Amino acid sequence: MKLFAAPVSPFVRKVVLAAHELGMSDQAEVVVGDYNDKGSDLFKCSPIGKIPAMALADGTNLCDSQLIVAYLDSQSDKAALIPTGSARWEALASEALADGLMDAGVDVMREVRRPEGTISADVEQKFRDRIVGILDRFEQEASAYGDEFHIGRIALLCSLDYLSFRFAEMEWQKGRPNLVAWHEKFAGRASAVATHPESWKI
Ligand SMILES: N[C@@H](CCC(=O)N[C@@H](CS)C(=O)NCC(=O)O)C(=O)O
Repeated sequence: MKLFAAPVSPFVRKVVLAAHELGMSDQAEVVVGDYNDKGSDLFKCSPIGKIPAMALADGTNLCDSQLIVAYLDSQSDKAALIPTGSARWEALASEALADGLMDAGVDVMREVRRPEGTISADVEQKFRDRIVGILDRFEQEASAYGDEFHIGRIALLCSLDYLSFRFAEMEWQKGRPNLVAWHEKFAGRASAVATHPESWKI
């Protein structure tokens, strides 16, 4: 299988970190996905043109991080990252919320990178406010988090590290002791260290 990726993308990191947890990190060929070139191999795999995307050997194309993680999870004989039973919906809800954090961060980056004079302060602020709202929700919930490291927690870790990497000045840690404590507990995990935005290279 081939994974279309790019360094720093929090969605890509979620997939790669999940592959590490599942003992499958050496099973995918990781290549750079060029989302600015409609003629690139990425677009042959996924006309959405976003990374991550994964091309399977049987010709199936998977074009979203949630879908790719679900596929990897189904292929591994290790402990599942997507729980079954009642824990399932909390895990998936947490993943969706963390993906919202990633999306909002990517949206801010897209806005501030627009040509001078076309950047909208209102649009930028809207996405920055969204980041704050999602962080506050996680802060409320984090004190109840246990030791499990399912897909909801993996996505949360990737989204927080992405914020630290891109928006250090935002200081997501400020006023959020539960989230800081939770992050400290998992940031040193082998899969997290191996895929950290400052260390992972493709
Ligand atoms: N919902 C998608 C989001 C992926 C996404 O937004 N990827 C960004 C990079 S972090 C991207 O490919 N952007 C290129 C573009 O929008 O042209 C997923 O979970 O995989």
